Amino acid sequence: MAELPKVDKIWMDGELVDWDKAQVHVLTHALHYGSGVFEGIRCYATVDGPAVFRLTEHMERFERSAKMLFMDLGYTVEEMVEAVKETIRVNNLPSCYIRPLAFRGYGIMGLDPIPAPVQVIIAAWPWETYMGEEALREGVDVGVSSWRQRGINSLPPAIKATGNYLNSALARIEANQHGYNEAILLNEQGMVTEGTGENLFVVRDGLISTPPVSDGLLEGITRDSIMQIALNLGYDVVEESLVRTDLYTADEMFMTGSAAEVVPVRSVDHRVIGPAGPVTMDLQETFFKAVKGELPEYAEWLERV
Ligand code: PPE
Repeated sequence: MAELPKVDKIWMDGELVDWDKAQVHVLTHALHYGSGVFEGIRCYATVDGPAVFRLTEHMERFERSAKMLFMDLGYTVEEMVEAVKETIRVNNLPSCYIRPLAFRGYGIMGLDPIPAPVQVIIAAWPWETYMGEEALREGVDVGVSSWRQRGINSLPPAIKATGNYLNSALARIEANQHGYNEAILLNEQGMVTEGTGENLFVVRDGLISTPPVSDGLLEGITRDSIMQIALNLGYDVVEESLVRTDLYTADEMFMTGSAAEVVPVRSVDHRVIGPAGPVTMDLQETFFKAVKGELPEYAEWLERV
């Protein structure tokens, strides 16, 4: 993964502070207990200047994640939308990845986080592709993890919480050590859920399927965008539970996420699926045109900076 590119300012608790000064105390609650929620958003260069993809929906999900953990963000969705735009403008970024984070700050220790203050930051930096240009064309090799997805009643996958990503990290480390680009997590019942930072789709006999949120996964905004694009292109799309062998027998498979975008899967556990199939490429091409403002029917997804 590429090194973090540094820009000028980070929005921190309502102020634009220098990148190097956006710091916290070592006794910050979230460092000890994973008590944070975050978002990952992309801003694309369009003919009308930078535009953030489905920004309001991302900030609404941010607010929902916070609510589930009793975190009062202290800013409305509208205020945070404006703060994201301000952060992009002040750093002069034509396109970027945006990382809003809310976390329990310094002041108390112990497992009840409620008395700890909540801090909110918004950072943005240039992040071209997550898995590389080649991955977008040729696809990635993935493996089903020996680690399981967290249950919906333990660390709910529907909450985009920082602590949840320890599970993703275990799976990603294992996948990389096994020579895969990404892991697929099954839940404790054996149903397919998602990747460590992406949702997942399979295509078989022309039908596009993706697991339902109730199987334990993040309700991805890219996932939703792809489902809408697929329907508009005339494909049949269903949310249905998938098992491991559904991956092996797929005609096509791809993963979606704000960072990853739309990435074809070339193989699963060494069973070859790819090269990227026609449905995947059709969806990917339409997605990239939509985010760059080339398709008027998706203009409402773009929020100008
Ligand atoms: N599942 C998980 C577990 C997940 O982290 C993401 C986003 C998704 C699905 C897709 O959601 P959406 O971005 O709304 O389509 N992962 C974020 C963080 C990735 C990272 O490596 O960091 C992201 O894509 O920004």
